[in-house]
Amino acid sequence: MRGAKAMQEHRFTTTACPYDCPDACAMRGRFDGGRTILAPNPDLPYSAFLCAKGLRWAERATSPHRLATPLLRRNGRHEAVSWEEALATLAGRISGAVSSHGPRSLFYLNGTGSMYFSKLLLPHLFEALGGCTLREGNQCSASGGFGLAESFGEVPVTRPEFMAGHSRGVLLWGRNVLETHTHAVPLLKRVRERGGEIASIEIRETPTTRFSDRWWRINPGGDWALAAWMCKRLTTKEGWRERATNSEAFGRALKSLDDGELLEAARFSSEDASSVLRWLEGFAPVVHYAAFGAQRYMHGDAQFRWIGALATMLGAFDGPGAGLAFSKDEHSLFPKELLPAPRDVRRLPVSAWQTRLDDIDPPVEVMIISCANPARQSPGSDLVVDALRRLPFTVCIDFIMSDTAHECDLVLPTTTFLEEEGDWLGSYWHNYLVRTGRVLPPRGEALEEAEIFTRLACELGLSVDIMEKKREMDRLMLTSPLLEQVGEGVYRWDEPDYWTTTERKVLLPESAPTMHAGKGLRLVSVHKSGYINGQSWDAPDVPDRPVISVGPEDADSLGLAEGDGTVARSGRGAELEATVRVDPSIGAGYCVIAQGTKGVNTLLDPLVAPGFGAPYAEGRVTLRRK
Ligand SMILES: Nc1nc2c(c(=O)[nH]1)N[C@H]1C(S)=C(S)[C@@H](COP(=O)(O)OP(=O)(O)OC[C@H]3O[C@@H](n4cnc5c(=O)[nH]c(N)nc54)[C@H](O)[C@@H]3O)O[C@H]1N2
Ligand SMILES: Nc1nc2c(c(=O)[nH]1)N[C@H]1C(S)=C(S)[C@@H](COP(=O)(O)OP(=O)(O)OC[C@H]3O[C@@H](n4cnc5c(=O)[nH]c(N)nc54)[C@H](O)[C@@H]3O)O[C@H]1N2
Ligand SMILES: [Mo]
Repeated sequence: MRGAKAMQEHRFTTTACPYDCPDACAMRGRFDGGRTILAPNPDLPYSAFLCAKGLRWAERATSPHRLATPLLRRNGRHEAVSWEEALATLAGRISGAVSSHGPRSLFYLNGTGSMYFSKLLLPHLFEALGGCTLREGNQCSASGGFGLAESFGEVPVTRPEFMAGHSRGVLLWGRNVLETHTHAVPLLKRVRERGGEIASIEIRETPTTRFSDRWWRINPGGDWALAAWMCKRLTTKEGWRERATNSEAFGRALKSLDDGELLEAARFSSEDASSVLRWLEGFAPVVHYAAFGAQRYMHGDAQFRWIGALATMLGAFDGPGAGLAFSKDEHSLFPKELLPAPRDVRRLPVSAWQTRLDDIDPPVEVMIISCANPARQSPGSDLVVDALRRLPFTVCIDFIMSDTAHECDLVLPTTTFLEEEGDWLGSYWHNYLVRTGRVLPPRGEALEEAEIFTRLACELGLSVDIMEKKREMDRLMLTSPLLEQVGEGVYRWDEPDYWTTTERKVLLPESAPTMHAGKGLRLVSVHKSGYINGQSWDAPDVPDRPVISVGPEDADSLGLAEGDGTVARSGRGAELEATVRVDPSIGAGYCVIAQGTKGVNTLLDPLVAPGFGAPYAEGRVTLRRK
């Protein structure tokens, strides 16, 4: 019995969830010829359980929705073609574009559909071609990361075990841990077991505010102002001046800020603001845990610079357990010598490239999209569709028919991570890495992306072998002196914690940002527990018609009631039908919708925030009854 069990266990392969999720879980996978079985992999201590959306990879891998062959648009319809024809057609388009307009006429747009290391190798094709056009910024963390780097010189790293082992308080500035970062919950419980508390500052009630010991409601985008109000009360505190390069200028900036205006921007009473400050001092040392949602504003950089200033004044450098946690580079151990460096590069902003194509020289002739679904996930997604229809030749690589694939001239079917061998995954939260193996054979004619790019290079007569580079990456990772193996395919690195290792000084913010006003309600879009980003096609409980939650005051004044149909209309005139939910926890002037389903991002404008971030929460809509 024990022997049979051991043999069965043995057939499990170490793999890891590729989603753009901080938890970056290690998994164990097995394929019995028909069914895929995925199980948790506690060799990575935070992966002792798997979430529903991670477990769904088992069905996704063998789903009938998988793309099985390349598809080429002919006379307006996608037709199945052979790989030979698909790659010959694409190579012909690429050669033509490069010889007429140079390599910058090739636009390579990548997203975060999979966070596996080998994806970073794909642009070697463009290095070999002499260059390309790439995105500037990212849709996710760019503005907050930019603000933090302005203040701290880099995006600070906070090791989860330091928080779990030393913090007495964790203040979640919107971070919706219970939906978007569930593997951090056991660590928060450890803070609580030591007598600590978890608190949230949110724009609405969420599973995370319900889990928190305390929560306060803030006006969307108002966090910087609440932080500044508290900073004003901490100026006589000892220690922070030595940490700042500009304590005098910062002090002057604080003096110039009006308390009443700060509280108005945050929509906080002075009693509530004081109670946040008392909580922070009572539960020191505190880690400030910032949400992606809190930086999706035109002043997303300032949001985090002011939270960072507050953390600094409250002693973020004074020992483990204090600090500020956001996100970090999950690829920081990727072997630098293997990073492609195309020579002639032009960049277009990730959130507005679709509006910049008309007057650029050289024009974009061929667009290649990998791991991204901009026709759903970009702000101004309707303008992405228009742009894709206008571009001379567009290619999408995916394993399902995404909204973006639908719009492209050529669709190339790729494998999922479960069908691939010898790749690596890091995390933007913890300090473990996973080396992943193959769990099941490739489906249909799907090819892994490194293979697609290698064959394409060959078709173009270039001698660049991206599969070989992937094997080289694997060898370098396996021999990295920074990694300690803790289980089969699971590695830990002793990552430096910014707050306990650096003597670097902080550049505190010296001005108040402008908060943008406008007509109608601010539309805040939020991530949901059931699916990640735009990958909602196989999620249960996604309503056919999206739900827009409004506060009771706005519901009243607009004559809207729970369950009503409504039409949301943007300033650009884009419209989306939705069902009204009246949420008593939502304040006046904004409404909330789930991100990641078709049509939501047609309501948003292609704006560019500092650091080339995408300020999704700057969208405004008017709601009328349907
Ligand atoms: N309104 C609104 N919009 C948002 C957000 C928001 O809060 N509000 N959030 C933004 C954020 S934070 C992010 S990170 C972005 C994410 O947006 P995207 O970067 O577009 O990421 P996904 O939607 O997760 O995945 C994109 C595609 O990658 C495919 N894919 C998965 N694995 C692979 C693979 O190995 N190879 C290839 N070629 N394709 C693969 C998936 O099937 C999917 O179709 O969305 C942003 N969009
Ligand atoms: N299940 C699941 N997990 C995910 C994802 C997913 O789609 N599904 N996406 C992954 C990705 S790519 C990302 S980037 C992260 C996102 O992780 P989070 O940042 O946790 O998620 P969001 O929903 O973007 O934003 C969090 C909260 O911020 C609040 N909020 C909005 N504006 C403000 C503000 O101005 N101030 C404050 N204090 N709060 C505000 C929103 O109400 C929301 O509840 O999650 C990752 N994990
Ligand atoms: Mo993200």
